[in-house]
Amino acid sequence: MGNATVKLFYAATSPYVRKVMACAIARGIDGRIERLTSAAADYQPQLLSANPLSKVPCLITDDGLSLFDSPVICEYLDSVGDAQPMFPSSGGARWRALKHQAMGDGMMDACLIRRGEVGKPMDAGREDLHAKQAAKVARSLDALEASAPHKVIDIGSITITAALGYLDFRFAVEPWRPGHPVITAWYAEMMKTLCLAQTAPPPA
Ligand SMILES: N[C@@H](CCC(=O)N[C@@H](CS)C(=O)NCC(=O)O)C(=O)O
Repeated sequence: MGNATVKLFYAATSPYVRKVMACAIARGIDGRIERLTSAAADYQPQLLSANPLSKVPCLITDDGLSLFDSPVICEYLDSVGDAQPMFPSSGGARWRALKHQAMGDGMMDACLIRRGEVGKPMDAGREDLHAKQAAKVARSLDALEASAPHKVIDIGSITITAALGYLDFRFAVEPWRPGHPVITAWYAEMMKTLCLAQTAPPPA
């Protein structure tokens, strides 16, 4: 990407977009990202031709290559500039970070599935779907409580913070903090870092 600008299909409320922006801020390259928002008339056709899955985030590099999804984009950003990478290069730190990225992404996926059901009639099948997705999040919270991620900013801690922030944003009626003092304190600490404070979701 050199010093050129890349384009990012962007949504302020997407926790996956938040991951990308937090990585960019942490690495000091956020100023080189031009955000494309759905306010632009040609946003949707452009997004469809860049990402057949029609999801954000999607990044267009200065070579015109379209990249998705958030793990791929975040890894791409690590290849730009000289700052400390968000993906540790090897050893236990790498596997912990990748695992926490997968866990956080999975928590957000479960939340998004439930969000997609909002407003639909709550029959037995849908109740089961909500319960199964909610249980994935509940078990993940318990696993994090038993073994919290470290407080270093990397792709793992960024993704878990994005997932917890999304719970506050979209599922405030199902508070996650009770029974999870360790992860509550960890989250508060992480939210003091610039890249996560600056990308906090809008008020619920
Ligand atoms: N695994 C993808 C998930 C992206 C995703 O689901 N984005 C949502 C917004 S939060 C989206 O664009 N949904 C539109 C759709 O599924 O059609 C990633 O990590 O980037």
